Amino acid sequence: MAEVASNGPTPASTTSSEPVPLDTIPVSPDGAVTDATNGATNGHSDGKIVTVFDDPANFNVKHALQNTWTLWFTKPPSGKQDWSELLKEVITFDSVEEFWGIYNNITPASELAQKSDYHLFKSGVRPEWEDPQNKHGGRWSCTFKSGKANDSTWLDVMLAAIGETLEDEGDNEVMGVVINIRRAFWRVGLWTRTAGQAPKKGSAAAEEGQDKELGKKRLEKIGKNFKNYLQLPETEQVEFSGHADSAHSGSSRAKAKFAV
Ligand code: MGP
Repeated sequence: MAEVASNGPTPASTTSSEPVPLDTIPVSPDGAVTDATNGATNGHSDGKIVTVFDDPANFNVKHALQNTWTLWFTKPPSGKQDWSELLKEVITFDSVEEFWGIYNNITPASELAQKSDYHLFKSGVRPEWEDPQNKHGGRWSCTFKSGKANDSTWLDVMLAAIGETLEDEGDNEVMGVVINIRRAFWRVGLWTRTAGQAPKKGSAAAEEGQDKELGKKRLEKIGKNFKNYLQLPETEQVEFSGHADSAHSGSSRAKAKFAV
C-alpha cells in the first residue's frame, strides 16, 4: 500500500465510532484544491488521471460531481413544532471526496432517533412540496418494515443520486432522495420534478411534442432504476405519488398514482 506522508492537515478520522462535529470535517482543505477532472468531464486530461495520491500530504484532490448537493436533516419534534422549524440545512458539497468526508462523520441512518429524516437534494432545492422546483413533482417511495433495510440501502440510493445513475441524461427529473426513520419502518423516497402530467402549454417540453404518456414513461424508468438500487424483488413495488396531493392532504401518504 502507498505510504501517506504524515505532515499536513489530518483528515477527520473515519474509524472513530463517535460522530464528530461537521465543522471539523476537511471538506474544504486550506490551500489550492486540485480538480481531479482537470476541467475534463471524464476524469482524464492530457491522458493523465489525477488521484488522491498525487498530493497525499495535503489530501486536496477533488473528483467533481455533476451537481452540487445539500444534505438536510429533520430533527424529531419535541412537543408541537412546525415542519419548517424541524428541517435543518446541514452541509453542501460538490465532490466525491467531500461526500465521503461527510458520510463517514455523520450519524448513520440506523442510529438516528425515530421521526428523523435525512434529505439529500440538489443545491438550491428545499426538500419540501412547496419549493417552486418541487411543487409540480412527485415521489417514488418504498417502505421497509423494521430490519428490512440497513445503512447500505440508504448509501446506495445516495450514491445513485450523486452519481447521476437514476435517470437518463437530459431527463432533469431527480431533485433528491430522502430517508424517513419511523418506529415501525424506514421509508426511502426519490423526488422528481414532474408527476406525469401533460407539459404546460408553451413550455419547451410541449414544443418538443412531449405528451403525458412520455412523461409517465420517463418517470417509470426512473422508478425501475430506483427499485434496482433498493434491491427489491420483482414481486415488490415502489409507488409514485404527486406532491400536490400530499400538500392537499397534509400527509406524505397520498394515494399512489402509479407503481412499478
Ligand atoms: P412525513 O415525514 O413525510 O411522513 O410527513 P410520515 O412521518 O409518514 O407522516 P404522515 O403525516 O405523512 O403520515 C410528516 C409530516 O411532516 C406531514 O404530515 C406534514 O405535516 C409534514 N411535512 C412533510 N413534508 C415532506 C412536508 C413538506 O414538504 N411541506 C410541509 N409543509 N410539510 C411537510
